[in-house]
Amino acid sequence: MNHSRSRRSVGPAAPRRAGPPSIASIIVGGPALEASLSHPTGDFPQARPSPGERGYGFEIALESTFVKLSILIALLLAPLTAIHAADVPAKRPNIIFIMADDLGYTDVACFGSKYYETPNIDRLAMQGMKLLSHHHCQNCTPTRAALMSGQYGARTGVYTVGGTDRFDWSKRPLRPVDNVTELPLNRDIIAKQLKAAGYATGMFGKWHIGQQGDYQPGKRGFDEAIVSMGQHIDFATNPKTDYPKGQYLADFLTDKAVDFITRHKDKPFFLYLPHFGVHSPHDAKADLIAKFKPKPGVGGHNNATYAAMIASVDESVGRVMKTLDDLKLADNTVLIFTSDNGGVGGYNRPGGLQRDPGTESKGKKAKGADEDGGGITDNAPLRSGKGSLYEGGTREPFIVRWPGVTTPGSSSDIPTIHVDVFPTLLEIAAAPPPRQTLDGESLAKLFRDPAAKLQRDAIYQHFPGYLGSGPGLWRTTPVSLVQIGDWKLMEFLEDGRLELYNLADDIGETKNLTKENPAKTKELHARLVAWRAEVHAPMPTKNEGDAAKSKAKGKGKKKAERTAN
Ligand SMILES: [Ca+2]
Repeated sequence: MNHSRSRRSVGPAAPRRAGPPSIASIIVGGPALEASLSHPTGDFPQARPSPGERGYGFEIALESTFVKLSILIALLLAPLTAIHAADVPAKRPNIIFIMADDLGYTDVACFGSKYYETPNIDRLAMQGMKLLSHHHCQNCTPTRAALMSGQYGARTGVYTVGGTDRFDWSKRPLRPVDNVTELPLNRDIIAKQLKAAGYATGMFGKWHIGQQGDYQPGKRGFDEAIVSMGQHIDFATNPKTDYPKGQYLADFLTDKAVDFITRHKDKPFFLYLPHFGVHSPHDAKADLIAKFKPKPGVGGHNNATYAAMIASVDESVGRVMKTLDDLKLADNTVLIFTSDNGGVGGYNRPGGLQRDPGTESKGKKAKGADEDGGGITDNAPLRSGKGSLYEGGTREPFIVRWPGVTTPGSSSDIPTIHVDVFPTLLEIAAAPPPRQTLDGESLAKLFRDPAAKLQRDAIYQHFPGYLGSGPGLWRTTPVSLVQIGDWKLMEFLEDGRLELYNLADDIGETKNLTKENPAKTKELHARLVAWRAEVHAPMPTKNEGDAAKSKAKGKGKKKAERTAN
């Protein structure tokens, strides 16, 4: 790939402009005209459209001299504007969205780790753009629901994993809102819209927003889908798929991704590759574990098996990049890498977990409490980790490489969030909008110009439930938040207490500024209240002692806390 060329300010959604094909080239016909139509800027030589994408039918017609003359006559008679290249649809880029599972903000080298090794992801960042303040939900299912639907969980009802009774909230002041565990079928997912725009669509990996019937990815807009999660070795797939005994899941999914890219190299495709790595159970390939064993850890990054899991995800990214290079597709492919929620860790630092009232003053742990929350990594300098609405739980690495559009090595710290992905991909593909309201804004303009401003100024989260971490300890209690620029306000719904942080000065959320800055507190709280009203965010209600009678829409699985979200 050539990354030295200057950045252009337009992408396929705003077709590249070029001069009209010369009459001479039309008379010469054949390759000259095809070249002028297919490669208006002359720098995407591999971007050879398949016949169905050309839209004008010139190339087929040019096989006949008679037709060449007919075209010439037609062109001479037609208004000149009819042949202006601005009307020629640019070749739509392929889109690949790779997502790791539970990979923390600093779990890749280009976002800060000094222990884990991610040479391919780092190279992708060098060739593309990093979003430094990108957010997803605090755990798996709601992030995927928001990515696929373009809607906040407050609208879809999907705000966490599993049912309301997954954690024992019977001693807490509030009764959580029932969680929806399958993305409602009256939402069009992004794959359906891209398919409608002519994209081949495939997904391989963890779906997690409905495993049965019409909720499966193959029924919602993916031409092909293989779902797997739960184990990294000896894993099951849906549909059942043969694979070499002992194969590692990340490698299997990458095989499928490479095969999909290869089979669809001649038409636009959308590949969604949501890895199960680096989610627990923490299993990795022996050779990679051995590689990291002797390496000294740095800070909270010190587990060789976890490092090996990250290395496998990185290898996957590398194989996808190599496939694009080999097939000469890289320059016409938007490649995104991210994770679904924060890393599991950071709970043993101050503010990492919330305690039941009273347990802290007694100075003793409840039986079975795990002060480390099962941590295996650390999101430092961010506060807390997966399951929390502090930054450690929701801020993710996000890298996009869009050759010719993103400036190599660039970054943006504008707050962005999961619901922005849907409109972004719609714009990139010039695909039709879905039936539902979209909550986010396309980030394409940010990709073109990191100094660009988005129209909206605020992002939101709403979590009307509980996420436990053992008796007396909570990764989060019910909370809503708004972030505008560097300012983040959290409202804890049990008692209405507010926390205000300036993330530019205090990325670790250590200093609550509500007393220092009551005006900013009031301003952001008003915005949060207004947004909740706008999206009809369901609020938890007073706990009337009816925990045993609660009607969870999904199955409560207390034991699944550490392994299934
Ligand atoms: Ca996850």
